[in-house]
Amino acid sequence: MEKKQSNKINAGRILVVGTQAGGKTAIVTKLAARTDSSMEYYEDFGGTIETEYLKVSFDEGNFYSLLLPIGGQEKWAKLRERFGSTAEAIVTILDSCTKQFWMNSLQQATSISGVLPYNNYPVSFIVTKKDLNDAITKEVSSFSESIVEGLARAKHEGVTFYSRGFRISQRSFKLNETGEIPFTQMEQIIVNALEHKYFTGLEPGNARKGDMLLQGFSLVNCRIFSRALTLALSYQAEPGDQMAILGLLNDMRPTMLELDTNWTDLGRKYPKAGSEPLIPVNISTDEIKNVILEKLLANETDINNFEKEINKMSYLTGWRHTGWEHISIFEEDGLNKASNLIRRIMGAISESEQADKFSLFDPIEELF
Ligand SMILES: Nc1nc2c(ncn2[C@@H]2O[C@H](COP(=O)(O)OP(=O)(O)OP(=O)(O)O)[C@@H](O)[C@H]2O)c(=O)[nH]1
Ligand SMILES: [Mg+2]
Repeated sequence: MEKKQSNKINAGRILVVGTQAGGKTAIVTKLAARTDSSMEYYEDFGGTIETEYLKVSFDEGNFYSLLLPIGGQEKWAKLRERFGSTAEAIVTILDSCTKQFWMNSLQQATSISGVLPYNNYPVSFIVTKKDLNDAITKEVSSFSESIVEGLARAKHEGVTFYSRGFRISQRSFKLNETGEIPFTQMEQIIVNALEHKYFTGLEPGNARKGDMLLQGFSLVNCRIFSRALTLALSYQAEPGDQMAILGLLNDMRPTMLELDTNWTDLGRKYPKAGSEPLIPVNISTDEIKNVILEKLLANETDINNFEKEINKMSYLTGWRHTGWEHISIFEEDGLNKASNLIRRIMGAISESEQADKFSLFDPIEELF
């Protein structure tokens, strides 16, 4: 029997950018899995190496687009720009539980702008982890109390952690008596405190093992959240450049100590980041609580302000903003919203215009 000619349309090669562990791979894999049951998202401390190519179908499979979640770590910056010149649209992922990293996600998108071959280029953003944003809001007092308890334990007993090289090795450190904790140590203290409270049956180095006691708070989420919180609680003796600090922190998924690295070594790659931030040892539960609510968890106003920034910079970037969604990948409704947004982007792709555009500017620097 003659095979029926396929009339599937490939409409769109869409780059998905944003900081490490914001949820790029998870959302695209979940969308791809709707029509390809062999696809499944796995938790991993590694994060995406380079990029993935994932096919997402629409309109009963007659229409599809290729989504490329590019590894969010800073080490893939060059790759991002190279892919930028062949992409037809960008989706920027923003983690709704770590809003002070948004600037870094935006920087990834604007770093591609200079090589975009189109005017009226469709750009959208998806704010992820809505479920976790709600869960942490409800649980914020327990989060803060657990961290203060973790700090007290660290003072009395020292801190134990597992560094992951070829082998997983147990290591430990004691706090010094200065009344201030260096960033690297505080990051580990917060991770340990939240793991102690919100997980059981952990296996060092394995992101898939153990039971999550707070729905949606994965071991990876625990690390990214702890890093963002540590940054928000800290101050620097010699203040560093904000973008350089964000770049430095966006170079690894596990904690710095778990990766056997430190601020000084990473600082060589990011000299403008300045000295290692410090956190006062006697921080209170109320301070932690306020910082989580005000500096980490995004609300509607934050999203609206971000949208304004995108619109404001469009005359520099040549972007055409095609909408946003705030979703959870664990809810059918969230996946539907993301899918509809991508379908809309595909419509906008057909309206963008080819342009000879080779400019070397940094829209973020020009605006701020
Ligand atoms: N609670 C919750 N967690 C999410 C959601 N989306 C993603 N995550 C979690 O976020 C973590 C990172 O997700 P990934 O998709 O691997 O992140 P990524 O952006 O691809 O990260 P890189 O590949 O390192 O750039 C994982 O633990 C996911 O389970 C969400 O909607 N809700
Ligand atoms: Mg990924």
